[in-house]
Amino acid sequence: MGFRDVVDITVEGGKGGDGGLSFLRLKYIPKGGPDGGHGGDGGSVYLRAVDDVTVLDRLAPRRRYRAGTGQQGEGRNRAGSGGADLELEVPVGTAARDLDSGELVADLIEEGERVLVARGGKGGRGNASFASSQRRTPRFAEFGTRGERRHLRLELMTLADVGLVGYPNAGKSSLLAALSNARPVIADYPFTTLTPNLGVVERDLKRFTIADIPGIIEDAHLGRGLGLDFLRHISRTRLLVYVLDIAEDPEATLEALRTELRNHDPGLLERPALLVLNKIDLASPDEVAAAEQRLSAAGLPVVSVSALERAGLASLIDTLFAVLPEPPKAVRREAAERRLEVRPLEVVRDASGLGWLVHGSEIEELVGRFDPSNADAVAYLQRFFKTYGIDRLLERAGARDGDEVRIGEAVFDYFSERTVDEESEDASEDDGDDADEGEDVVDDVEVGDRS
Ligand SMILES: Nc1nc2c(ncn2[C@@H]2O[C@H](COP(=O)(O)OP(=O)(O)OP(=O)(O)O)[C@@H](O)[C@H]2O)c(=O)[nH]1
Ligand SMILES: [Mg+2]
Repeated sequence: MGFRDVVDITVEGGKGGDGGLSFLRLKYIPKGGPDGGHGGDGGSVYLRAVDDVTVLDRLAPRRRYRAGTGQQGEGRNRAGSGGADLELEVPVGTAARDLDSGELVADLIEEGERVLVARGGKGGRGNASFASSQRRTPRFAEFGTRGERRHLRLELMTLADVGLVGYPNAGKSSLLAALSNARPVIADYPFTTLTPNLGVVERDLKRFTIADIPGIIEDAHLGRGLGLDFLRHISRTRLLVYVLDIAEDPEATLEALRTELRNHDPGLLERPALLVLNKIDLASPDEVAAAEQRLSAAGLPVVSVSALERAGLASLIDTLFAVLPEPPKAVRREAAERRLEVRPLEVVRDASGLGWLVHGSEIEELVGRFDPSNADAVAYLQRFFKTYGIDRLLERAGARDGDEVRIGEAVFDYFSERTVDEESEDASEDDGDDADEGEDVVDDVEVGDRS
């Protein structure tokens, strides 16, 4: 069974729940206080490393993985429940890269390791939070924010301890099947194996993983045959085993294989390696001895086997255990710091030349949390426009009363400072006037969604 070693997905934190908009209503108490609770935070998406290289296959390419949404806050100050986290299993040795920025987001090198890749949105505050002596019945609440969203490339950086390298038909899959628990397809034609198969070899509590790798041909490094994939797989193993068919000029084959590897990455030839002379059942003992003799000139251990007849396998396993280097001390590459894009505050004319655009990450984020068509919410925001100096910037830029001002997706009308103060006072004064007096409802009432 082959498997995927690169997969691109989208991960998205759950949206935070909106703050509750509710007033306590009791019999004979028409103007009960605001009691909308906070919205629950959205769930986050995590990657968790497991000891199974095939799990990347279970993540469908280009799919969107989204954590749970936070629930809306409710009356009686009940907070909405938080959205469920989502945990995606990836093999140990997986690196996650942000496809948009190219940054390394996570490098999972230990089993069980868990890394946050998309944070959930924050729950909005309920209307109870906005009550003050001037604003006793705030008829607005805060929206929950969106979760973080990222396009990720998950890439398995370590495939197996041992990689079987050879020409098509050399018997790599046969050898893998003879040595391990893997059951790859074996056939008498080249390019039977298109993606690596993986097996585990265990002995006396020690074990290593072994992969057959699709056949290599000349000019693989230029992309011929299954070229580049093959070379990428090889570079993700720690010990290279060249599998040579005794009947197919093993010395010349070895030379050709090493040339391809060198052309791709000269460092590959520095890796620990050994030679396996396969299909010795097809040759006489003298021929085998002579071939071993000639191959030993390469300076690498040579083991003769017949994968078909299961001959020489015990000594091959001995040699593999002896030659396989200790796993490198896991070196974690530092994942990039999260860069929060901060755009400074700025007031500019809009395209029409009649209205104004206010840019700035902080203010846009703040405004995005409220409903711009809700007069109470707008009255609440006015204060911040002053604190942030937006009023002054607009005034200096030459804004006139009634001009349209856009902040993010929201649109406001500009009024000079004095007018605004009067307006907001008006707004707070008539709060609560329309509470349904004398109604026989002895319960909370959720007021609409967010208006
Ligand atoms: N006589 C003999 N035949 C073998 C031996 N090992 C493998 N074969 C045969 O060689 C053919 C190719 O074997 P595979 O294991 O599929 O070869 P491969 O290297 O995985 O080939 P690709 O996946 O195409 O690259 C099959 O017909 C096997 O039965 C062996 O030791 N002796
Ligand atoms: Mg094969």
